[in-house]
Amino acid sequence: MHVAVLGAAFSAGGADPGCRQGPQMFRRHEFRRWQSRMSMPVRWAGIVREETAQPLGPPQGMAVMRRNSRRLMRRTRCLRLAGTLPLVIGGDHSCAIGTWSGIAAAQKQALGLLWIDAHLDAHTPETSASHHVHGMPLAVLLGEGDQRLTRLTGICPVIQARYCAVIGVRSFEAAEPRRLQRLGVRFYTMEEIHRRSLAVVLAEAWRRVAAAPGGFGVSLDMDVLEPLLAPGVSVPEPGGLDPRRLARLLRQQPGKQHLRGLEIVELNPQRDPRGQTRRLMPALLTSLLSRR
Ligand SMILES: [Mn+2]
Repeated sequence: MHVAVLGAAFSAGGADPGCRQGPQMFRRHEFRRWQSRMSMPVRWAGIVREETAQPLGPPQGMAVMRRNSRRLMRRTRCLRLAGTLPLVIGGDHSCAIGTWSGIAAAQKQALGLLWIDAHLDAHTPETSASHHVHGMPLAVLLGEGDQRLTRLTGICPVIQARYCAVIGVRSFEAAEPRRLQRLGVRFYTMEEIHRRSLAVVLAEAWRRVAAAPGGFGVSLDMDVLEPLLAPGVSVPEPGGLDPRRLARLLRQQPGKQHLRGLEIVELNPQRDPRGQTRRLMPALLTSLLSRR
């Protein structure tokens, strides 16, 4: 497996422009050492930049998001068609729309997806008070919301709900769980994780997504981690996962030969002056890629 690492310097999907610096900071401070330690070939494939960092409300905002998403979609589609495993470094989580649309387009088939996040990211423009697209990507990938985003390619939905799970959730608004329940997406809150243990819940979620006939991906939002240990994110939520424990458990999960892409997002260097959040990323990525 040849890994192609692509930055998505996106911030217009959120309220904080800081996270558009995430890919460059990862490249400058973490990439080479991580690359040299990997047993598989890993190359830097460049950075996709957004058209404007200004968060714009609808309707212009959606037109800009569509252009940004298409730009990223074309890159992940090409990387996948070339036989590499795309690994996208965000950027705000709106980049997921382009990442997974491109991968699904390359294989002309929908995917399974494990969404590891403190938030459900399942708003549509009708239910979102802020209209921030980084609160909508999971809904878009499941085929709900603005058609300029759900119909980026011929594949809609990009993600099959029955092969989709969200894990680590602790902050959402009522419309989001309602939507995911209606669609049949399984989501695991921190309360359920405390009750049943992360090991049990992660294994269950992983089994679900890895069974997808079209293969699967993982989208890891750094804000799923405990903010005392990983403060460098745009929307921190107290009571998150321990990064080492998460990395250890990710390493153990089976079926990684069916991985079609990876994504790690929302590193905000402006909120990470000592680099402690950024330094957690290589171990998480290594674990996601390592075969048992
Ligand atoms: Mn997110």
